Amino acid sequence: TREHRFAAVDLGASSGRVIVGEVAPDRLDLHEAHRFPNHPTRVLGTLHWDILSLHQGVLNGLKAAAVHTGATLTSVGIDTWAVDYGLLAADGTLLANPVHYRDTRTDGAAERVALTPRALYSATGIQRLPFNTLYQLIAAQGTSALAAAHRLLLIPDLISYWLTGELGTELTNASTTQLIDPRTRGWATPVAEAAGIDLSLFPPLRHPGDPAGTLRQDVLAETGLTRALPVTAVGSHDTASAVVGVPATTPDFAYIATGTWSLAGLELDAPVLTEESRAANFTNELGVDGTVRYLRNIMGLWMLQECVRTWDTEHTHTGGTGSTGLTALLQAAARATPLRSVVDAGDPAFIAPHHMPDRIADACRRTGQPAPRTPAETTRCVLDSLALAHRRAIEDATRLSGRTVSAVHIVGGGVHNALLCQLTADACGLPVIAGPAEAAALGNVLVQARAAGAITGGLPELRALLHSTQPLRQYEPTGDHSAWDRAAARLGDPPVTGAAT
Ligand code: LFR
Repeated sequence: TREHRFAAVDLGASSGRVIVGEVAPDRLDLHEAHRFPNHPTRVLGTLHWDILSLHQGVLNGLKAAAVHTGATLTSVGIDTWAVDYGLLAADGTLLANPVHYRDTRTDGAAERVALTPRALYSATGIQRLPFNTLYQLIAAQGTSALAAAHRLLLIPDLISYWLTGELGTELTNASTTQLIDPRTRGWATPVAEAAGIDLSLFPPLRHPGDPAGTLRQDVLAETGLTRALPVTAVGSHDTASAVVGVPATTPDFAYIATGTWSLAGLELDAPVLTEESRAANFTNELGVDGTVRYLRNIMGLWMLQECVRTWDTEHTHTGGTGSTGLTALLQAAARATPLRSVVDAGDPAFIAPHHMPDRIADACRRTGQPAPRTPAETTRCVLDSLALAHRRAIEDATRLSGRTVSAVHIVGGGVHNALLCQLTADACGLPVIAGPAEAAALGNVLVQARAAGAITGGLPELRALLHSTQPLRQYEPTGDHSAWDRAAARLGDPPVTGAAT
């Protein structure tokens, strides 16, 4: 047949999934083989990923994919969130359970780097976020696990190792360590030296599309896959795969990859390493096919997820945790007063879990705005704040890169949130094209499909296939645009909290 089938393993902060993509030059169908929850676990005060349970979810998903396809898969690709890692002993044993990037062990670590923020930015182009791998490694200095470590594997590389026995460091995700030079796309050795980090912990770099081994015998036995199936390196940072999955038809587009985070920005062919860019806290993560993902991290739907979790434990929000409860909440938010109060959704103060409704209310009071009183008002505040942060990120990205934008693509889970999509169109004053929701899995599948020769072309051709096969919805800007300017002014535009001075 002309069709090839690929399994995309896509692990996110709240769930993991294994998705089968069926690809031909004019066809692209997705089938969700398996979805499983991701429950981070606090142990002795430290927040960890439950990595073995996630790995079991991957195995169960590959098994479901084998059943779905009659074991006719061509390859497997893996993408996950960024920055986190596992440490291996010389014999390959995992030395410690990976720590969650939302753990507070990195508090103050950025101040311990023997380089000025300016020097660090011009060498790496990475925005200052407390959880960058660089800061995690500084925080881990002196621990017995790091002292004993022979290898460090980023999460997708760790899963890939467990599936194949092969070691590698995929480049797009490696760029989020803050130890890669975006000009050379190789290691930033002077940064590692200044921070006392041993770069030989990282196995050799590999690039999206590179072969990454074949499934081990024990994995074949457990999953019912029958032949030595290749694993292909993809944009293993989920955001890199999601940007491949943007169905743009013109070069002048902005994207917002939504989910737990909103990652808003532009695709560039060279990094922007200026002082203005650093002050605006923009990052230059590396993308597929030599691109740069020039974007800002915005808190995203995490703020709402955490609010709902709090209300559920307090029984405040009687709608329940299910999708009907969420639908009712969003309908009530749509009726709430627009732009009554907004918060800075780029503020790292919202990274840690717990007490989200109170933290939002406090932030409103601090900026002289009414604190939201009900779940509907709080939800409206979060969505208005996200839309405003989307607009600021896109405005800043165009200004700092000298590019123009004619449309905004929203991909990822936020595509299902029609209110967020409409508010983003209104705030940006630009059409929003929403979809696909599974952009990361699609980008993962497309890079595998190209490596296997099932399709050809560069990112524009891959995106044209998405555009012609995936359901998309367009939102036109409505309302009084100046209301957004006034709301932005209440936050004291333009300082972005978290940007180092
Ligand atoms: C999104 C994401 C972001 C990254 C954050 C932490 O899932 O990968 O791009 O900044 O998670 O890893």
